[in-house]
Amino acid sequence: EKQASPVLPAQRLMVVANRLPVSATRRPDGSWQLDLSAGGLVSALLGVKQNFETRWIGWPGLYVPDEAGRKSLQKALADKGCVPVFLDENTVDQYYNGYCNNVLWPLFHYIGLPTEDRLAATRSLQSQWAAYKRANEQFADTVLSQYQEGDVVWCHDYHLMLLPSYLKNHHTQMKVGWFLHTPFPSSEIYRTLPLRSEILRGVLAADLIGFHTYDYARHFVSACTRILGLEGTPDGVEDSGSVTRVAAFPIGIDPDRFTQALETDVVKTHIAELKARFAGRKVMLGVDRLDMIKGIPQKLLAFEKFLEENPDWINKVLLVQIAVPSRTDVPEYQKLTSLVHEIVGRINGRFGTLTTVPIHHLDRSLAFHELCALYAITDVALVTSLRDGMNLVSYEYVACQNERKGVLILSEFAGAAQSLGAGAILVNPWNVSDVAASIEDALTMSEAERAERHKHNFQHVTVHTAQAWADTFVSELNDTLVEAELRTLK
Ligand code: ADQ
Repeated sequence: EKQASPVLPAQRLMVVANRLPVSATRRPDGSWQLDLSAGGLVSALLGVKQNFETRWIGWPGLYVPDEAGRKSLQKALADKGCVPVFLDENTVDQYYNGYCNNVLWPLFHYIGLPTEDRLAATRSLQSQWAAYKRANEQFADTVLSQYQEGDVVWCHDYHLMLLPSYLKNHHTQMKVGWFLHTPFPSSEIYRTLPLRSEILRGVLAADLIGFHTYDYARHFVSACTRILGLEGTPDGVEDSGSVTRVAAFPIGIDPDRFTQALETDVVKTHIAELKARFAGRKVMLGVDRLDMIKGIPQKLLAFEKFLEENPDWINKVLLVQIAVPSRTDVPEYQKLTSLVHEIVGRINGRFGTLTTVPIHHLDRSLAFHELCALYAITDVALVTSLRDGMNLVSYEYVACQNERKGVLILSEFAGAAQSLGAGAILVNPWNVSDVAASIEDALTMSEAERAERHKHNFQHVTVHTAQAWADTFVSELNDTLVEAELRTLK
């Protein structure tokens, strides 16, 4: 009789990030509505080639004050492979808004806060740091409550820099990886962080540490050598004879999701509407979270300069700027919203007519089909980040431009400049005249040159996908021998 081949149980992968990939809303009857966000990380992990069963651990993004509510949400999330970490309101304020978004985020993006804000952050440092530790401990407790021997744990981003050490304190044999989605700054910037050593030690406990670019990895190794006095090696950082591997793993997108969407009726209808609406004019596009790192005011000033210097283009070109509000509790973000509105108002007042304005500014998120249609019909994309870990908008634009072969103007301070640099026009976003000149070059570029540049970028985006990124990271982490395994080999 033929024997069925044994089916090996899937190895478990725990993905730990500040936010879960679902958003939860409570219905009036107390039950939960869960919407899975089709974010980059979700589709990236679908592409991991090995046989993994993925479990997500993170904050569900809302406070659930009652025990019964927490229990029912936990149960609903379990069906989606998600395990919630319930943080209280004070912890979220001090850890997420405070330490993560007002201290680490600006520092990692080389953004100097105004003196008074910096001093305020210094004064609240102790309570924010206590909350950061508390939150990281809560994440660790949740991971530990789920952990089974053989599981692989992948921690994400600047919110969870102490987590690798908390996990390893409990299980030295646990395979722990950590990936940073933002830049890691020059060690000369990083060393101004008051609790710099604790944070480095927290991350160094991991078995594999990943960054988007080789530069960020190098900055991290320099911080470890200069601040902690450790040895940098070609593979990473050496501490008391053992090496923690540090490497670059550039992220990508799921290009098929975009190219397939362009074939759907809903996107095609939208494309036709937008084309009719903007007929006779060139259209430039900006899509950003409303964040100081994205350089939105600088982009607007560059467009103003372009119109000033090229009056023939007035009424012949428009900029569609989509700016999704984010972190609206942080005062710096509220100030940025007002500033952007003020500049848009001024430029539209200056160059608009009774029937048209040069900037169409939207303060909201777009549905996926709307976003795809905009990516497809625009002639130029303007990505002017002052710093950006990678910038996926530039990748998404390229994925949607096979027909039009639009031009990508890209900041040299985005990680994407290292991958799409040969096809894009690279700019220094602080130099408004430089960006204005690039806008002119992009609008007047020959079709042959556009096609050539697009070909280069499209090739990159379709090969270096999110799936390949996740697969490479997880495989490498899985192949890393943890200290306990190394000891048995000796
Ligand atoms: P973000 O700073 O959020 O990510 P980015 O990489 O550009 O920046 O990703 C933004 C995502 O949000 C894109 O997928 C885009 O489509 C979507 N989006 C933006 N505006 C939108 C809108 N109005 N409506 C709908 N969707 C919108 C962080 C780092 C980046 C790094 C990523 C991934 O700051 O540098 O590339 O993580 O590691």
